[in-house]
Amino acid sequence: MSHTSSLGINAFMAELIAKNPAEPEFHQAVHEVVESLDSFLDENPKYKHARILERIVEPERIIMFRVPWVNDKGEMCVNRGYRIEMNSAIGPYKGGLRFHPTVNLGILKFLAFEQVFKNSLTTLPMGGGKGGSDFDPKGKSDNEVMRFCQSFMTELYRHIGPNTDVPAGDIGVGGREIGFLYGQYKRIKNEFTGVLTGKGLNYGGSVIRPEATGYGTVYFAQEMLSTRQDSFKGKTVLVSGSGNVAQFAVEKVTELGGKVVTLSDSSGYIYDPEGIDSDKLKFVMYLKNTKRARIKEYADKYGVKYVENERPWGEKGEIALPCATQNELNEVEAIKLVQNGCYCVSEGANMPSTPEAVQHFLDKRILFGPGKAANAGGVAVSGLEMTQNSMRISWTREEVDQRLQVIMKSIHDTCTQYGTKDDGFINYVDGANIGGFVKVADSMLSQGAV
Ligand code: NDP
Ligand code: 2IT
Repeated sequence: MSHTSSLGINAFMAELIAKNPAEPEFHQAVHEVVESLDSFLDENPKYKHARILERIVEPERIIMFRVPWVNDKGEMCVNRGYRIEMNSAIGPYKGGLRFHPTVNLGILKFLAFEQVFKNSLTTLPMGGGKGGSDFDPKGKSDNEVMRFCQSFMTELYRHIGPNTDVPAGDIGVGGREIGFLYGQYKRIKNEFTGVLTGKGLNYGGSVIRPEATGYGTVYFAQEMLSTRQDSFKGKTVLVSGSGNVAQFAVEKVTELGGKVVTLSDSSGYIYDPEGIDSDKLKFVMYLKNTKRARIKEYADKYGVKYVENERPWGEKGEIALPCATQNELNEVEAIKLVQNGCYCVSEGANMPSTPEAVQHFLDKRILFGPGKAANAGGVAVSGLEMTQNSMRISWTREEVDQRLQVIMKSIHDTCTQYGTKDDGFINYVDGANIGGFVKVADSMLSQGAV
């Protein structure tokens, strides 16, 4: 990076931070992208003249609202709801809803920003958005979750629509929540449309959507491995998280002949040296999706190690799939992972590696697939769900899985096209950021002052 351009980045970031204070995750996500784009923008001045960067970091619209609801004790509760409509240059706003007590404006802006590039990479016509609430579903009854979802949608419905903005799930929002949200939208609008994705199969959902993010993350890793004539077969794999993404990553790794030895939640991690086979995975799914309990119960049931308040990155494995949350893998852990022989990291979560961890992976020239490329399979199959809803037909598992694999391969190709360095090393971070940017930026150029 030249001296002048690093001054340019610093000035740009200083203004962004001043204008968007107290949003460290948003600053982090933008900084990574502007670093990747730096020399590309110098070589392509049309984007600079049109102030694309200045526009792309500014959400088209932010909606914030009160969500009042009544708990099982009859007490009045109130949470804050959000929808960030980030960019609609290439399609309707598209992206998940997160329900978690840590949710705030900055976190949702980082997620919406990343979503714009991710959705562009999928090849499908989807803009970027994200939303959610600081509501904590943990320990709430089904009825409380339903009343919350109904109240949330009672405000959100007026801002979304199948051709406007199509939300889906994320942390704390799965099939149960999408069902409640969809039911309320339908009641208010008297319309049966594909306004949400991740719906149940009986009412417009797509096969493979629950599996798509985890499967896609593994398919992306498989593509990266194949550049070195390598595969999952016989590999030891570390997975973090134990929710939707982690569960189906474990399923696909096992199917491809790898052995997953860790899972985690916000309380700690389990280490099972024998591997989490399909029977044990069934138990994890029951534990997390039905009983909604802690991963520690896995260790109790199978008599394996449980480490409280720690993350799994100190264990040994050739491949790591972070599938929990942002900034869950720091520099110290990245160093430890590589020292222990890890040479492939594919991010199922959004921005799970800190900037210092990413830099370490790049310095060590390992295979590193950033979230906006590696976890795009989820939103890609959401896009396929929208297509099926528009056509009023349902594709088979084989058809959707095949399309998902083609899309993940195409994302890998795009990263290779824009991220291959002079020495042949593929920097997937640069590749995903530049590759995701071009289609959105060119569309903004075509559309004028938007
Ligand atoms: P789930 O709610 O199903 O699972 C989340 C998992 O991550 C749980 O195990 C949870 O543990 C853990 N977790 C959440 N927050 C924290 C935290 N602060 N510290 C430690 N662990 C935490 O969510 P998903 O599996 O859907 O999402 C996981 C990641 O994947 C997120 O980053 C999400 O943005 C990303 N993603 C999801 C997609 C999807 O289609 N669902 C698509 C693309 C990306 P606990 O139970 O203790 O909270
Ligand atoms: O981060 C993500 O890509 C998601 N949570 C999925 C979004 C979607 O619209 O399916």
